[in-house]
Amino acid sequence: MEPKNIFITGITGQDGSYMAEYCLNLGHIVYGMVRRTAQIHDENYRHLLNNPNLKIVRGDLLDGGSLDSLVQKIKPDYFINFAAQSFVGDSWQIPEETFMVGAVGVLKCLEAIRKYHPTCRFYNAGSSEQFGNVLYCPQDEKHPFRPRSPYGAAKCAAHHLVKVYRESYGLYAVQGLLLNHESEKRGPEFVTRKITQGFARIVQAIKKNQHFEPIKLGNIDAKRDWSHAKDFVDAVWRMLNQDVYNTLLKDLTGQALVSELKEYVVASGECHTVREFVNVIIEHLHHDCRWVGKGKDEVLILNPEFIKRFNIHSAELVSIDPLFYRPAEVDILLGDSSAIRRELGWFPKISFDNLIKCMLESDLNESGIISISAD
Ligand code: F7E
Repeated sequence: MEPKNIFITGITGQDGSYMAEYCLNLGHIVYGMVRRTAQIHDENYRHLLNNPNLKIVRGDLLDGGSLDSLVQKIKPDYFINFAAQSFVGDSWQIPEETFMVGAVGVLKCLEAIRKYHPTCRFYNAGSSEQFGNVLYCPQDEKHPFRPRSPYGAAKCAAHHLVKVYRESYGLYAVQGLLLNHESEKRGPEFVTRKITQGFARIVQAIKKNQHFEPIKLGNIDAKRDWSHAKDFVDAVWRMLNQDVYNTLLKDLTGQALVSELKEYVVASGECHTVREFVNVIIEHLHHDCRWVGKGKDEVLILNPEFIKRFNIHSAELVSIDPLFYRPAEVDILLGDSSAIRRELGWFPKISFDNLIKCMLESDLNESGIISISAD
């Protein structure tokens, strides 16, 4: 395949940086858009900066003029939008910003493409948060949108806009429905990284015979379908190349049939509670502990023998803080990704257990701990 110009927004984040790496590995030229901020946040893509095919450009999703000129200048073959205020929990505190970036920002991308480069293929990051208050499990592409947060509502609005632009202007524009996807690059505010970083801190304190504070969580009964983000960028690429993976989507001239494009659910098809996520970590660490209490009084505590044996100075590993409860919770998300597996040949390679292992090992290494057992 000839090198393509790929424009990625949100390259500072988890998905944007994995997507950039994926496209660079395919030999393409990546233009990663960054917003002006007081501090440079290049941790997630710093290792790619010596690749001459990576070009960092300045722009902002809420500045339509900046998108217009970037699209005019770069003439991207693909425009992949990962920029968003993606933390659901904060979307009640900053609903306007969440909606502006998540919905109006998408409109600005679509307008730039429509006006200046309509042959560009567009992907917008969609979310299982669009399903919200779910009617059935697992959720497939037909599940109605019933969002429960300003974040979910913004993603639904964006979804409709993408469809309207596809149908009105014949743009190759799609928005996938991605279930939770995590990694070593996940932000510390998301529950998975909060837990793996928290345990790395606790293990370090135990090793140094120091007192430690428990990890404070909200609703540990929430169920999520977690995968590794690396697997998901491959699904995004397949959605952007549906005519390559599914030849039935080509017209007689070999062009993609825009009217036949599909938007797929991407998921592992397995769901676990937050409590189960913690339990897997405990198994890896061989910590002897148990859950006691109920509701907001539930705690995960180390057993007295273990405390004595390792001369540990605190007992509580996890406690509940209602501060982390959400005004409206999505109790369960579980995706049915059989369509993308069948039609585009996608499947995930990293299991739930391996995802947790990768995240935990990376956080333990960052705290200078090599071994994952307590002794
Ligand atoms: O919460 C519960 C929380 O913030 C997961 C984003 O990528 O996936 C992500 O959204 C669950 C929720 O992710 C804490 O109430 C308990 O039920 O890690 P999270 P999320 O809200 O599912 C979707 C698909 C996206 O599109 C989003 O952009 O865990 N939970 N205790 C907690 N959550 C957090 N953050 N912190 C806690 O202490």
